[in-house]
Amino acid sequence: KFLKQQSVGVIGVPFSGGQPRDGVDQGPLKIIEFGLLNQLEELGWQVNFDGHRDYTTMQPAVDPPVGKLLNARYVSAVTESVASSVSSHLKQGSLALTLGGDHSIALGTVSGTMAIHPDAGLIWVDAHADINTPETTESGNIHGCPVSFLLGIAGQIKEFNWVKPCLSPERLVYIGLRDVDAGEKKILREHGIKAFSMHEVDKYGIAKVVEMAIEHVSPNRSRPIHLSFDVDALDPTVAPSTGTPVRGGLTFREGHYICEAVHETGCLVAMDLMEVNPSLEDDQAVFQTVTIGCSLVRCALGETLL
Ligand code: 4U7
Ligand code: MN
Ligand code: MN
Ligand code: MN
Repeated sequence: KFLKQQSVGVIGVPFSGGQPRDGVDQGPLKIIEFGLLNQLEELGWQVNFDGHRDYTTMQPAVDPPVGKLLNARYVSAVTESVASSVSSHLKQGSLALTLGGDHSIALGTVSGTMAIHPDAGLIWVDAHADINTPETTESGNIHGCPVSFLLGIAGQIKEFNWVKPCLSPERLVYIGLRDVDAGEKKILREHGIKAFSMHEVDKYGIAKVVEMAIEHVSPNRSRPIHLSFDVDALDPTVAPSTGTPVRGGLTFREGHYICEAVHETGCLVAMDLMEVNPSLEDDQAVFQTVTIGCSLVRCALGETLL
């Protein structure tokens, strides 16, 4: 509906500067090694892969904390570049698929989407709300903050000059939350942001939750959808290799159901798959996490069970 052709631009972002653990930068490499690009071609997509870009050259020699924010200049430079990659694929009428990397990258992907589709809705699937502001963050890790920047509630930070507030609270919905900081809960409440935590998933079931979430951000499927999927939304028993696992997450099928239902809307224009860290846990865990990452993307891009 919002794409010109069945083509997908794939952007690999081997970046870990939004959080302290090494290895999440190897996510894109592993996911592509696993054969995702061929799998998407088999689904009928024309795949344009930018190649694994090297963002390390953007790392400033010195990057002292900006208030509490760590690696602010580095995160800002990388995400600005990611935003323009996403925009250029969308401008050509392709879907933009970004492979992370840590979730600070979504500051770039969502900005890139909103530059081309200013009314797009954002579905954020995560154990965490990632809506800390530079004031509320306790860790200083920017992967816990991208949503506040996108909403324009982060205040002016000169290192992030390029970021335009591009998201409004009513075009945002969460699924899977279960580890939300006190300051974040306050923000969610004050801005009336729709959120389906694991409590609501238990209460209503995933089908109802996803239906309500989609209707919220794209009423009658009228708006393009950006799906930002943090693998830690899944239970650590199904996706163990991630930096901030939290017990009590989505099952294998619940994760896939979200992606299938979003595909069925015909509104998906951009997807992020974030926080796969192939250096955490054993080989079997890494295999499991990378495998599920690929199958989530395939489902969002139209793979069906029958
Ligand atoms: B992820 C946290 F304090 N809220 O801000 C923070 F619990 O992209 C975690 O969802 C953020 O994995 C997790 O550091 C970011 C913490
Ligand atoms: Mn996240
Ligand atoms: Mn998370
Ligand atoms: Mn994480």
